[in-house]
Amino acid sequence: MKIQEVKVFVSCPGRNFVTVKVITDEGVYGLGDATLNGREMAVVAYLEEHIIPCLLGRDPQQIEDIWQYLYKGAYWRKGPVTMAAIGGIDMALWDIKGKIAGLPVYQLLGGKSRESVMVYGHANGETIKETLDNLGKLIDQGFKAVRLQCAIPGLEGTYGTLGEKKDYYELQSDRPLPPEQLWSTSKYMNFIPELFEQARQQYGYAVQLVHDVHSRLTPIEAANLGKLLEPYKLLFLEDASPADNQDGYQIIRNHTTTPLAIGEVFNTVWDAKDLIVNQAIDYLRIASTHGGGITPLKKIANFADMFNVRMAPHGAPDLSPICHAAHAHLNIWAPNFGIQEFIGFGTEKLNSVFSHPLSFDNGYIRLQDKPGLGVEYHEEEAAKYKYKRSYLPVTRLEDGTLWFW
Ligand code: CS2
Ligand code: MG
Repeated sequence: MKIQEVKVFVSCPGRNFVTVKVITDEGVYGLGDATLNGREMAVVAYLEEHIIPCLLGRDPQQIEDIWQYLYKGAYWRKGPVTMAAIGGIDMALWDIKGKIAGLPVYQLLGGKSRESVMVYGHANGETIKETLDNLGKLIDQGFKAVRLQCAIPGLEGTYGTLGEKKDYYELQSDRPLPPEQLWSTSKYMNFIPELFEQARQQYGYAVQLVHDVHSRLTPIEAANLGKLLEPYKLLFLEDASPADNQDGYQIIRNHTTTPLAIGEVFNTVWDAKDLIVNQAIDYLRIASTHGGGITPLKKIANFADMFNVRMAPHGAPDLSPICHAAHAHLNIWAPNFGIQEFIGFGTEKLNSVFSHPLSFDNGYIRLQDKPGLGVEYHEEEAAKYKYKRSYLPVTRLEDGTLWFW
């Protein structure tokens, strides 16, 4: 069996997705997600100019060797563009292997460790009341865990809240440049414990709660927030601080027992090695797409397991249903699976482009048994929705200083 052709599609059924299709000379094909939000076309160029020519004629069943060739064989290793490109190819190769074997990918990874995948939803709001009403709605839908984000009084456009908009994409659809949002650490720190205080008063402790700081704090500030939130027993505090310097997390860890999650911007195990070995985090959020595919995610999960770190893959809507399916297979298998972020199955438009094997059942994701990843990509539908340049927002402090988003 040989790789005959690799196609790259960019479609925007609501937001941009980069989809890879690896086609073999025997007709079997595989699909992968190579979407890098706001940098989509950089990945397309990397795939078309630097990866695809090297793949033609190779045996698609040699997943490990192809992965090593694309990662180790490239002098310029790592980085989000490279790893998203490799991730898209790697997923497609696992899809092909599953189809040849007639087995779902989780069976090739080692089989089921559980029947279904626990998820957390998002409750956002412009006020505490609105956020908690949304929490109530998710609990009614069966969610056992929910992330809470609330607008900070006096700060326009806090992370996780969107006013009338449905997603970040909409925030900037009529603007050619990144939207800007405001940040004040003191306003945030003085407000956020109240959100969790009221959440626990109203809904008790049965529901698991999560909060995403989106990397806005320094380690000592994050340590302080972790302490302030301890009474509310979060499942985890996400991206409490950037981890470009992994040592920073030791400071947070030394001061609080609030569990910590990080990793949605990580691309390789090296971004997390010290965090894992020093047991400075509890949940690792690296995505299959941005971390180079299923091959490295399996190794990272096994490595993290030795240090009591559980997997909680990034599940934002800017990852395509192919990545969500890859996560479902990994999550069903991984002995150290923790929880999956889940914001719903998207719009009719999105579902006209991708059909997937996932369903939501009372707080859990179920995965239908289909060979490979179980996703279909409808090329004619996809062609209706042209790529649209998009940016994530940037953040400034109130005096204008640029800050982490
Ligand atoms: C977020 C994301 O899902 C999350 O936890 O942090 O919304 C993130 O901002 C985007 O996926 C960036 O592309
Ligand atoms: Mg996040």
